[in-house]
Order: sequence, then C-alpha cells, then structure tokens
Amino acid sequence: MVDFSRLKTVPTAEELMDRSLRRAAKKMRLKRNRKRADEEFIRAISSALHDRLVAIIQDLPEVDGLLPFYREMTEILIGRDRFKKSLGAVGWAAWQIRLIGSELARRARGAEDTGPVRRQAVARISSIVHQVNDALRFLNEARNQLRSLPDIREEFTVVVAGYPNVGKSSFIRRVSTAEPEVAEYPFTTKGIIMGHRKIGRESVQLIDTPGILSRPAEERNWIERQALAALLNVADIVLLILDPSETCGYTFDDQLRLKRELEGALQTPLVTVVNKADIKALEGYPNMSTSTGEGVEGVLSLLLRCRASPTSP
Ligand SMILES: Nc1nc2c(ncn2[C@@H]2O[C@H](COP(=O)(O)OP(=O)(O)OP(=O)(O)O)[C@@H](O)[C@H]2O)c(=O)[nH]1
Ligand SMILES: [Mg+2]
Repeated sequence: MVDFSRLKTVPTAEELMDRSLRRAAKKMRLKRNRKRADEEFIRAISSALHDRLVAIIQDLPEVDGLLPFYREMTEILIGRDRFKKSLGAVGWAAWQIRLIGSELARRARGAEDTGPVRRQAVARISSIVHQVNDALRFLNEARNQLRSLPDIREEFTVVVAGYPNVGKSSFIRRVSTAEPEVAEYPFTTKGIIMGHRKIGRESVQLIDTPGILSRPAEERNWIERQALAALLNVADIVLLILDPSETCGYTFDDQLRLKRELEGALQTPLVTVVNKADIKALEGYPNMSTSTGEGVEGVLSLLLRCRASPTSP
C-alpha cells in the first residue's frame, strides 16, 4: 500500500522567499554581533532555502520505485519525464543557492560595507528560486494528482470494465460502498474509483473504471488509459459489462471486439455479463439490470466463485 496522503503542499517561489527571509531576519534579531550580522544573514537564508528545496524533493516519491499501477498512473496523469525534470531543476536550485550563499558570505566577511553584499545575495538567491517557479508549480500539481490516486489494498480485486455508458458505475453503486456518478453520457467516470464490499468476514475490492473503446493503444485518451492501467495491473478478475440494447451509444459488435482484445491482453480471468436486461436480454451470458437490480447479486456471486476456483467460467 502506498500512502500519498501525507505529501505536503509544494510552495511557490514567492512563498519560499518570504518564509526564508522572515526566518533569517528573526534569527538575526537574536544575534548580538552586528558586525557579522550580514554575513550570518546570508548564510542563514541560503541554508534555509537549500534545506527547504531538498525537503521538497525528498518528500515526493521516486517514480521508478512505485508499483507498476502507480507508475503508469503517474505517467498518464502527471508525465514522468516532466516530473523528473522538475525535481532536477529544484535540485539544481538548491545546489546553486548553497554556492552563492557561501561565496557571498565569504565576501561579506572581508567587506568594509556589508550592506551591498547582503542585497546582492538576496537578489541572486531570489532570482534562482524564481527560475524554478514553474517546476515548483508543476510539482505541486503532481502532488495533488498523487494524493488523489486510489488506495489499492492487498485484497481480492474485481475491476469492472466495458464501453462507456454500459452501466459500470451503476453496478459498482449497487454492490459496493462506492458512489460513483451515473449519467446518460459517455466518459462520465474519468478516473479510477475504489469500492469495497464485505462478504462474510472478508472484504472484496471493486474498482470502477472509465469506459474504453476498441481502438489502437496510441489513439486512446488519458481517461481510457487509466482504465487499462487498472485492468492490467491490479485486477484478480475483470468483469466486462456489455450493453446489447446499444442505448449506450455504441454497437454490440464494437463491444464484442473489445471483449476479444481484452481476452488477448489480460493475464487474469475475464467474466463477461450483459447489462440493461430490462431493455434487452441476451442468451449465452449472465444477464442483469443495474436499474431494477435483477441479476446483480447473481453476478457478484459468480465473481466470488471465480475467486474460489481461479479459472474463467
Ligand atoms: N435501462 C437501463 N439503463 C441503465 C442500466 N444501467 C445503467 N443504465 C443507464 O445507463 C447510463 C450509463 O450508466 P453508468 O452507470 O453511468 O455507465 P458507465 O458504464 O459507468 O458509463 P461511463 O462512466 O461513462 O463509462 C445511465 O443513464 C444509467 O441510468 C440498466 O440496467 N437498464
Ligand atoms: Mg461510469
């Protein structure tokens, strides 16, 4: 399990400068030796900033060390390259600030008039921090995305998949604690949503995913790619929901094509069921209606039976 909820807000350049200036000034008020005050001020502000920047880097996770699902989600939602580059930029700033700090502190020590050296130090340090402001802002957005990633537990996991608008979220609402939005347009669900269901003493994890279309990987949008990340990396069983009524807005043939593609791509069992049986039932598949509730618990028991014998029915 990964705990992203502890990740701290990444400050902007402005906030960093304000806080460090205030802190360094406060430290100076406690000092008696006015002669060396400017030299010490330069040291204090540069080391405070250096430490803050290093702490920002250390607080964020090492993307390459994450579990595959989280690694892929990071790629889809954040972009691994830009994430790494931004961390690199912040590391560069920390290093530069330390160099400037020790160089100008030394200069202040030898100077007659230390005021100009102190002002120069603040200006140069501030310029470095502002140079990485875009990186800091990006890292804060990344931090917000990471915090919103689902908390996947070590539990039996059913991932619900299918074309958009077929009733995946309606199913999840009926059988689990999750309450995803249900609406009559495609791509209502735009991320991975976790649900849980207690069965006896055990808990099953049910994951709602965005709709996916049958099309080449390179044409998939960022919403579909999240669904695939869940299907391929965290599912013990995939539940594929088909809508033969085609009120979802997509043909049944297209949905069957997706079924074949998933059968080829998945390492885990795939259970296929039909939804919206209140409009159109179909022989050869378990039927349910997530509107009336008919057949829904039956589908859930079917999934649990697969858990007992992990071969597809
Ligand atoms: N008649 C009927 N309509 C249903 C049934 N299940 C869902 N719907 C309707 O189908 C539409 C889509 O339902 P959702 O549960 O949002 O479908 P989804 O697969 O999660 O859709 P996306 O998140 O967009 O991929 C909604 O208008 C539901 O009310 C059903 O069993 N019968
Ligand atoms: Mg949905």
